[in-house]
Amino acid sequence: MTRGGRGQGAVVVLPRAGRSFARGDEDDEMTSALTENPHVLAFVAEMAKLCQPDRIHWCDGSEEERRRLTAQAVDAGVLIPLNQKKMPGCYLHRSNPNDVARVEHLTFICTPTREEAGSTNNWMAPDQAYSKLRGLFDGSMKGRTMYVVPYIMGPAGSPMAKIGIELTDSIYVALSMRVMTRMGQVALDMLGGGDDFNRGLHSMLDINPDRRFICHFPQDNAIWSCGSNYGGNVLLGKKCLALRIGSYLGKTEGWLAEHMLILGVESPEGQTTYVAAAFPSACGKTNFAMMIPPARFNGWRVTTVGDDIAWLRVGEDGRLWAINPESGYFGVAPGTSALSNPNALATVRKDTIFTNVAMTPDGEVWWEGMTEVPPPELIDWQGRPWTPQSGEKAAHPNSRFCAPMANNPVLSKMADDPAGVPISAIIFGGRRATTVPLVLQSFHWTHGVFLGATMGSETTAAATGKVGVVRRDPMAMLPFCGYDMGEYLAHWLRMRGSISHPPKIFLVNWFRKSGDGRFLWPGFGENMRVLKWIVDRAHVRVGGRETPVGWVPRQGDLDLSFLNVTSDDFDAAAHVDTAEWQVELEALKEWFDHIGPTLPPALELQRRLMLAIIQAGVGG
Ligand code: GTP
Ligand code: SPV
Ligand code: MN
Repeated sequence: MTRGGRGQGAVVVLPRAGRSFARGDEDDEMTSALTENPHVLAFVAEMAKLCQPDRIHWCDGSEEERRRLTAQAVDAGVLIPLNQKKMPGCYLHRSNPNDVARVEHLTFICTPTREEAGSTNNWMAPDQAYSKLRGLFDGSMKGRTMYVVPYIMGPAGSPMAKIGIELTDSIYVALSMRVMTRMGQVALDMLGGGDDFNRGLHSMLDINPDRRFICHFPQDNAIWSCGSNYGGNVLLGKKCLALRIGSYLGKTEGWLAEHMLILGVESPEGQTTYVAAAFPSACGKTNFAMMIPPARFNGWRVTTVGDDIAWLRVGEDGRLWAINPESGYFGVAPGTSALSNPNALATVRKDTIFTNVAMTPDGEVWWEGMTEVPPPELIDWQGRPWTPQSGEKAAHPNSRFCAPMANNPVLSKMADDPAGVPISAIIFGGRRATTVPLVLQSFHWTHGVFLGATMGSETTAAATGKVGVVRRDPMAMLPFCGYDMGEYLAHWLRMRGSISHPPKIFLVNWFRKSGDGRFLWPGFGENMRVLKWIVDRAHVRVGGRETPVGWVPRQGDLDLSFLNVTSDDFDAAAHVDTAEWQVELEALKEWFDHIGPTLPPALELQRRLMLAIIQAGVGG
């Protein structure tokens, strides 16, 4: 038996000395110098027996291990070194062109009954899913290494944190999980001898959409994913555990797992207000979380706690407290520029794994929107020579960077705090060309939940399928809720009962368009103007005007000085058009019917109340 010691990097574990690692060998023993936890060892042994890897590598999370695995990934062509002088520790990965985004139609919630998964999820019976996938995993790692990836979602030692172990045959996944989570020995140490960990199994198979399934077993705290090697499909701590399984755990344990960024807003007086915001995939969370306020906001600062996921629970003080379960950013590359998000550009200058971006002849990266004028020649995301005349995009629209949060120049000093941060405001926001104004504050918690539940957004490249179609995306959780949507909304309403100091709830829209298709609002850093109103409203120190659909800023409540927007455009962006809202509220009937009988009656009553108020001609 080969055993490595602690601090010596990774440990390669072979079957018991003198034994062949053969199929059907009933008492093969998987051991590790990293843990003696019998539950972990049994899980690894059972899955190794199924998948039959040639080797098992237990990830310890050390720097030495990162160097070694990176060198192996480079040798295997999985990672391409970028310019190490200009971008130390940075690598490029090109995924299979059939595997460039999450696949919602191949993502399943496998609960005992279809009703538990609800009308908005794909459902498969657990027995059927296990047996179908067992067939696919059978021998799938022959000739490959199985990486045992222990990880923590959340700061080590946080009462909010959860532990997972992902078994994967992808070195890209192992290296990416090291960035995105607290990975390795630290997780096994926190687990100790316990059995409370998420059991994740992933195999790339032959990266074939016909053999691609992302299956969640909430009751078993298990995830089986195969046939993909892309982001949210395979980094099992992220969308699979932190959101789908997490939301289910949140319902049973009384907390919330949400697709939300978390940021801190520091005023010139030194007061920090924490805000959580849910926007659908590729709708601005990373940008908002790292925003640099415009010059006008001298002394104001935004710091990042998280850019994608928040776990929220009620503290002893009756406030809602949030942690970011991740430790890295898997962010959208296109559109990231020195103008739109300089902090993101600074974050990805070192120790970053890029996926499906373009490469310059000098070994640097490029994507659409990075510079106004594209470089004269590039290697595109599929490895082909590219020029501006090529007529195709150089980077894939869903190309991504995977960077440690520690690189972020505006990382909040609370990002690692086991207790998290107290949330004063929750923002919901979608990508809507019409109807939804720049900002709206809810009248009360139930109305806020209604605004979140009815959020619409145009689809983006973050998932396969048609882009630009408006679909309902409640709390930006449509693809990520691990149980019935009506029950989820009921859980949100119920949470209010245990929060004595609830955050105020807002709706925003950075994406409203003019008749001729221009964005009416400049967005990005200028969103600070809206954020300041939100923070001031949360502290009850600025005015607003009541409309039939919520509170909006009065003239003068938003600081618009030195803003390069015509007053006509601003009015069009901020305006509540009751005729448009009437159409919206009527159309929502269909959405509520689709959710089905578990929709909380309070939300349908809220819809009818708003409609009745508009029809009565109140306000406007
Ligand atoms: P996921 O990682 O998929 O969850 O996405 P995200 O919500 O973090 O979105 P991100 O911040 O990466 O932004 C996605 C796209 O929206 C990028 O192309 C941005 O340039 C664009 N975007 C972000 N903020 C704004 C904004 O305020 N206005 C406009 N017009 N576009 C924006
Ligand atoms: C999203 O799609 O919301 C993402 C990227 O954050 S992925 O990790 O692929 O889900
Ligand atoms: Mn996301």
